Amino acid sequence: MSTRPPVAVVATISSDAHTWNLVYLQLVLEERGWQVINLGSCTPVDLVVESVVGSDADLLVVSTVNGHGLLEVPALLDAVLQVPERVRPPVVLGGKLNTQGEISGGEVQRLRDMGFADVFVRETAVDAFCSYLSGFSVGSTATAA
Ligand code: B12
Repeated sequence: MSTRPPVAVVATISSDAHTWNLVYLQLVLEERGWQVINLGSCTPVDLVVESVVGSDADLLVVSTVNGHGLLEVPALLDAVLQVPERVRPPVVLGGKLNTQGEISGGEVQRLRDMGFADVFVRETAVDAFCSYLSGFSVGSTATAA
């Protein structure tokens, strides 16, 4: 029986031209044994949905740093939530989500309530994401603790 490594799709919102955040996350995931499909900057929503379904992804990682995240991630999440649950991976979000760079705890909770499995912000984001990956089991819906 062959087993494949877990697959993550790394994407951003369609307005976001920053790339090194995506490369950084790709390396974090690959170091932990994940296979990564990095969709690059200014990711169209349709491409995110197609990639998630077409790759049978285990996790969708959304990163955005240009300050438009809070405005644009709801539409991206809505599109992903149209994917049938049995083939839909958990979606996590992180980065600099508004123009101030930091969002409040209340806004983080609102994003979780919207359907993000977890939201990683501020200077602890990468450590918290690594802990999330350590606790991740493929096929689970891995929601926030
Ligand atoms: C390089 C850069 C650019 C380049 C990008 C080139 C490229 N190919 O990537 C260019 C010149 C194109 C650019 C443009 C703009 N930029 Co710019 N850019 C930067 C800069 C200087 C560095 C970004 C970078 O590469 N960092 C390295 C990566 C590895 O770090 P990172 O992106 O911060 O990601 C880290 C964390 O945020 C976190 N993280 C990010 N996402 C996620 C997701 C998850 C799940 C997790 C766990 C963690 C995580 O992990 C990473 C490692 O620690 C930053 C300022 C800075 N010093 O950070 C501004 C910055 C991101 N830019 C900014 C802005 C405003 C813009 C513009 C709107 C400017 C303008 N008026 O035109 C445009 C937007 C263009 C667009 N359409 O998106 C702001 C964003 C404001 C905010 N959100 O607080 C910043 C913060 C500058 C500032 N202080 O104002 N930019």
